[in-house]
Amino acid sequence: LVAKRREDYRAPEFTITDIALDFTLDPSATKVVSELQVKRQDNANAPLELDGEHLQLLEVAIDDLPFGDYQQTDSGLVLNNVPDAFTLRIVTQVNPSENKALEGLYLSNGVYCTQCEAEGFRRITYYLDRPDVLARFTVKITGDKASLPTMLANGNPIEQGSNTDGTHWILWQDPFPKPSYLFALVAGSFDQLTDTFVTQSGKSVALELFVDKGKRQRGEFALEALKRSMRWDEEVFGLEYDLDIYMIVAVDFFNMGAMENKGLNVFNSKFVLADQASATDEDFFNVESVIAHEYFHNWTGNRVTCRDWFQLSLKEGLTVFRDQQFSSDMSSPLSNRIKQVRVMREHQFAEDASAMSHPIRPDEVIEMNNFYTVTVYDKGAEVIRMMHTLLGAEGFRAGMDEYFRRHDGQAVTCDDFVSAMQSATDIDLTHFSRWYSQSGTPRVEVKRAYDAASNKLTVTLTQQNLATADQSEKHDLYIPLQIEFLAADGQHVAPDSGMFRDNLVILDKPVTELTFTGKGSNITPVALGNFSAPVKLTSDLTPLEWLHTFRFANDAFSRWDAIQQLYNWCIEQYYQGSPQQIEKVIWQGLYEAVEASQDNPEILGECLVVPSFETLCQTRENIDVHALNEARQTFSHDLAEFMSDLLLVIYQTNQSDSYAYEPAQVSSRRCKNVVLTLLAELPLAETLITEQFSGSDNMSDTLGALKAAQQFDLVLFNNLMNEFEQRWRDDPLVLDKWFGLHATCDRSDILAQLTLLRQHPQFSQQNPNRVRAVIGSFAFYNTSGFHADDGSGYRFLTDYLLELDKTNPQVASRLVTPLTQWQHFAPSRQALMRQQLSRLLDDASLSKDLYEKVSKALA
Ligand code: HT7
Ligand code: ZN
Repeated sequence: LVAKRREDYRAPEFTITDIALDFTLDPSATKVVSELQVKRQDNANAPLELDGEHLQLLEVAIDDLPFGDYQQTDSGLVLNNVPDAFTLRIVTQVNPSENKALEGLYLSNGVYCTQCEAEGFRRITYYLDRPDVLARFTVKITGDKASLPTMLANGNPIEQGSNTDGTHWILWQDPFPKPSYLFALVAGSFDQLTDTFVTQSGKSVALELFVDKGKRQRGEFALEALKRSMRWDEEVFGLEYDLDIYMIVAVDFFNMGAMENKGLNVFNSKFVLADQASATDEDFFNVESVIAHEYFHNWTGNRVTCRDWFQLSLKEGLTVFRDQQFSSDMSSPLSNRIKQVRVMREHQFAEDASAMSHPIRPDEVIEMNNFYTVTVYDKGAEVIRMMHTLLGAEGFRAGMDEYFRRHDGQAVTCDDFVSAMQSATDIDLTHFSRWYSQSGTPRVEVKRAYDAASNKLTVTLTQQNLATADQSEKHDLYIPLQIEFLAADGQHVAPDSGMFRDNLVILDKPVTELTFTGKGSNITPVALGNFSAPVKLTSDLTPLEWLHTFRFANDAFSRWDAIQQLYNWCIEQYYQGSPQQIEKVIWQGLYEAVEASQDNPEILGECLVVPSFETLCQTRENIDVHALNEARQTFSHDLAEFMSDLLLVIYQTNQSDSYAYEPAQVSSRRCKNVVLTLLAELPLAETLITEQFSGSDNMSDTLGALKAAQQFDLVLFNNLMNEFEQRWRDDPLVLDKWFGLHATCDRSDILAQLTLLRQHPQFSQQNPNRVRAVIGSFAFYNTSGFHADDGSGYRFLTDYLLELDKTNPQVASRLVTPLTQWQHFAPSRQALMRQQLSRLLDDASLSKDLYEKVSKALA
């Protein structure tokens, strides 16, 4: 298997200006007639090489004459001696019901659905399946009228009719030229929600949302979220919707979250369906942000798309940043920022430290599906955010306007984006743009030295970029570091010079120094405000200075982070076997910090979350998994015990009356449930848990009680879980929460439990949501079970992946991630993990997807 390299990009030899597709839907033999207008782009005599996989070829004709001068290869069709401009007709047949990989055209639960990004269109017909070939699509669909009353494709419906054989047909036309990855077709029987949106310029857009029969009411929130997204993009970026109709379809079988196909988004039903009874606050949040994300792609992705897949972050990093800004405007900026940082610290830092480390714009790819990563998406968004910081909101907007002015209707690169940003603002981004090519998480160290003779304090900020699995040579980056300085009395002080802007210093070389003359030695630097750069920070702050930071820093994120750093330090004392190092004054300081925040459930709720095991791993090497896990657990217990009276008060004061999904209630509910999880360390929690479970009128509180019960005691947990199962047994989407809780339970017979879950009537290996709920939850979040000392957790996952890879390699490849991240652990554990990776690699029929990740992890 050979990797494709970014530097090998060549413009296409041919382009396709128009494509007319004609589908005759049949579960096992769908016929696809494709008529392409093909044009040679250069003068050479090159053959036309079309991509195609898993296709049965029935016919080829050029300009209406049968054509035979072609070869079929493993990866496509090569047509020799073709004219410079011609009509190419290709007829293929595919088998949607046998398509369990859920790429291309598939049939699940009676719904025909397509997924073409990144390279799925080639499983529908032979084509130039690359994002820099943009064509106008016309799509005719013929299908059974009774079972497929709804038949959708991109753009506008322009004609429809019925046939005498019980079928009907519809013709769709998309006026905007687009790459094949944005093509979509859906056919099935749905409940429909409709609405209209009037754009800034007065155009009326029909909004249509299609959901499973009987789930209409659960789609209402998504439709409202769509309207909020449309308004926000007009207000903040001046971007209006461009077609007459915007459709969203929710399907149950889907490999990822959602897909931004032009005018016809396809969504995993998990990110559409939400109501008070069945969805948590987090679910509501996710629905709104994914709806927004896909909508925002209409400009950042569809109107301006990627030249090649190495540029994926061009659309994904930018669109994630846009959806983050939107969510922040819709709810609470602080908890949003904390949520984003948790993803970075738990998952992206882990990826950077693993064999899969890659820059946000990768250089080498074997299977593109493997690069829809937290690095490309979330670190990509952090890179855009840094530009936003450097340029300011107005400069950033000017850069975006320039980007669309230059590139609307084009397929472009990340360099094109940076160049537009730069020329709109005259800020030199040359050094900054290294963030696109360099992988790894930079370390920034903050150190102080005081010279009494001159009464001068020097704060030294050092950046260090260590080699990663994919890159041995590193350069200094251009790091915007938000920073503030506190004197002993909590007042702010400023350095003698050297700031880029108030509270912002640029680290563009290995060492940057800031000095304070005549201000004494007692100054606390508060660095990385608002997580201004995706770096790992270390500093010489003492535990008491973290508490000082919490009390006096202006930046709310820094205040939260100070408590997290302090927790990390405390857990380290337990891990080292000397918790007595944590003096009474520190426990007391934590108590006071919590006490002082009682009227702010938002910050309180966030501050009472102890760093996850995964986060703790990112700042440690040679980890003894069980000792660290236990250290975390014991610290949580002692913390809960030390402030139990206070926690009880907080729990009681954060009870809201009737449920509403609105920011103040969400913060208060979260605070209450975080407190309940902490209290679950103590015997007194039993009544609270059972009462909350039985009195709950919403899924957030129900799930909060179940999570606390899981922590509290197995008997209680099992009782409540049984009740929950009875209530939701016919609703697999809700039951996924139940599957997830069982799979993350800390119990010695966990593998037997997983086997039972796999036999549950609602479990299906063919449904990615179920697989993620059971197997994914176990592998990613069941620390004790997955990392069992005898290696049985690793073996279980491997056995499962060997099976799953045969039907759905894309999902299998995502689930292997925890096994590939062995780098932080002690050598004996690394050996156990690598042993299972070797078993995977020994499988001769391993997919490209798994091969790429496993072979790198073993290199
Ligand atoms: N652009 C989409 C990425 C995607 C995808 C979605 C569903 C199934 C398979 C997929 N492969 C790639 C999703 C997004 O970022 O909006
Ligand atoms: Zn996206």
